[in-house]
Amino acid sequence: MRTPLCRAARVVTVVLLAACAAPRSEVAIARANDNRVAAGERVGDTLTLRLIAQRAKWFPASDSGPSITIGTLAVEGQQPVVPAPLVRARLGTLVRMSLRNTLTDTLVLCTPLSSTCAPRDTQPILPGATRELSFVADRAGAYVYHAVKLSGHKLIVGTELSGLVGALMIDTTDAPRANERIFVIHGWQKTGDDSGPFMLAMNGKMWPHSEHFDLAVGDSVHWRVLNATGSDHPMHLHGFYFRVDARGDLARDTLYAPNDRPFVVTENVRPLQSALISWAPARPGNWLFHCHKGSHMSGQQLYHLAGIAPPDSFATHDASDHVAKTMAGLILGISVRDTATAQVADAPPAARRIRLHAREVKQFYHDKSSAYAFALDERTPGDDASRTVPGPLLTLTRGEPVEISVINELRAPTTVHWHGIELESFYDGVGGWSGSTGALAPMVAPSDSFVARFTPVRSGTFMYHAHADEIRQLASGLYGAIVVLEPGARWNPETDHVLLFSQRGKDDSAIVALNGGEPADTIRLRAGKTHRLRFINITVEDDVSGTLHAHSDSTPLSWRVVAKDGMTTPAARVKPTPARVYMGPGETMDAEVTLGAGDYTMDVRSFNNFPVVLRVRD
Ligand SMILES: [Cu+2]
Repeated sequence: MRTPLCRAARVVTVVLLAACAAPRSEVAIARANDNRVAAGERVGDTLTLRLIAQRAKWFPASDSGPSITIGTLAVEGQQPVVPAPLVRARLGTLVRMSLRNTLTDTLVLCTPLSSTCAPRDTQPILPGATRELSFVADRAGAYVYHAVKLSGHKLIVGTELSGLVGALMIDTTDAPRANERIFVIHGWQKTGDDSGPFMLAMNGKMWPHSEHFDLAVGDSVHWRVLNATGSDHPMHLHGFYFRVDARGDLARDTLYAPNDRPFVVTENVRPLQSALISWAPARPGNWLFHCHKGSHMSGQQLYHLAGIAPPDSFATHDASDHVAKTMAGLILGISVRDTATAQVADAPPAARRIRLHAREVKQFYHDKSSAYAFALDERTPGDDASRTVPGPLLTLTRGEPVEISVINELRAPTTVHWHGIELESFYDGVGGWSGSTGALAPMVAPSDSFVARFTPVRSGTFMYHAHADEIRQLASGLYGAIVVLEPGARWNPETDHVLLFSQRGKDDSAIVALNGGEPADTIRLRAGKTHRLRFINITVEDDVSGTLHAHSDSTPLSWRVVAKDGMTTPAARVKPTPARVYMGPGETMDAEVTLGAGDYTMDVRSFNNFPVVLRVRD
């Protein structure tokens, strides 16, 4: 059966390298590598590093919990680490690496600055052999380096994604930045056929055993995120925007000019890419930085690690269980303490009250399974009350306090996350985590309710969605769009259009749909007017891409991207660009387009492909 898990697993190609029947011997214990200490010896302008590829037991959760035996890298004479040792050198350094292969597979060492790792220029390292490799660190940035398995003349896709991956960091200065950290996202999958159970970790540990950050209001942090897996990871920060300072891949890492650094709440880091992000917590409380793909943050991974089939549902009434057992994988916890100078204003009384009901709608999907749907007591402007899924469009006003009562009429507990909204931690929607010690947000039990209070500080396109048992609750329909308008502005359905992509149901026939529609909606536009297209991806774990073109010509039209994740693009940076979109789950993007009369198509590519038709008439 195709479940959302194996749907994700299709693109997570991770192979257990040590599964290749190495002779039984004493297996070393690997420790989690937090990437704070660089490996090797530096003498003058030369860094020398001797690595050994060896089998070792990796403990992705607790150090005393279950382990898996994988191929790892160690510095000669030291304990193996997962991910592989941090190679860090100043720009211009001569890096001399050697790799001794004690595994039973032939390996190739791929370092971004020295080789593309295409089969023709590989240097096979036979079992038992050692090879040396030198290169000048001539491109600043952060890169993934990895050893992969060579079989015949082919590199085995996926084998690089075991424990043989690490970070290569080339600095322009010796001075470390405050709160600078490097995170390597890596994974493991039981089988090499893309369908088996998998686990994902950051710096060798999966939530709830991943690193927890204690920060103070106003601290600044600079994080390098490197994706050493075969899957996209849309990394989402709760409560705050972060600035994207640099993006890179195996070839180069590009530091953006100061005025070209976007502020986002979700950045999709694709395979073997990196991102340098900076942010400063402005409000105290508990927050998360996590991958937005449902299975990548699901407690299923703890079951896979323990070798137990996970349950069908991850609903829990117990808030502490929610944190410890139903969430796992690519999540970092952040606790921000208040400082003497920080002022947290009491929420002013809300003039606007909204009652949002979470309800079960029986026999809704193809397989007759129920929808979990949001509904309002009263309609809001722009909402299409004929829709069950997605939930109602919430049109809010910048600066206007709002109180939203979430009334849970489901049989399962839930919580609602106001995605992209800069609010107090307690209302952020992670049961057992949001808030601070002594005042943690609860799970919203069946027949119970929770009142979220916030005042939107910026206008833009946001979303709300369940933040509990995501694989079931997001697949079942618990999500909707939030559009925050400027004071005095009114929702104009003639020129303002929400295009929300989501997964309809969790059975084998589940598809990605636009605004809940099957087939996708036809959108009718007035010719000659400037239209704002507000794209939202709240699929469980599918990337969505699309190109807008005339029916008769596949050349992309041009549009202007005016916002990302609700953050308005500075006017100086808005320019016509080809009308293409590529979004991971948890991203929003606003584009403005002006079209003449005619028929246009947006070819949407996702788990399934479908056209969105725009009919433009005078
Ligand atoms: Cu992910």
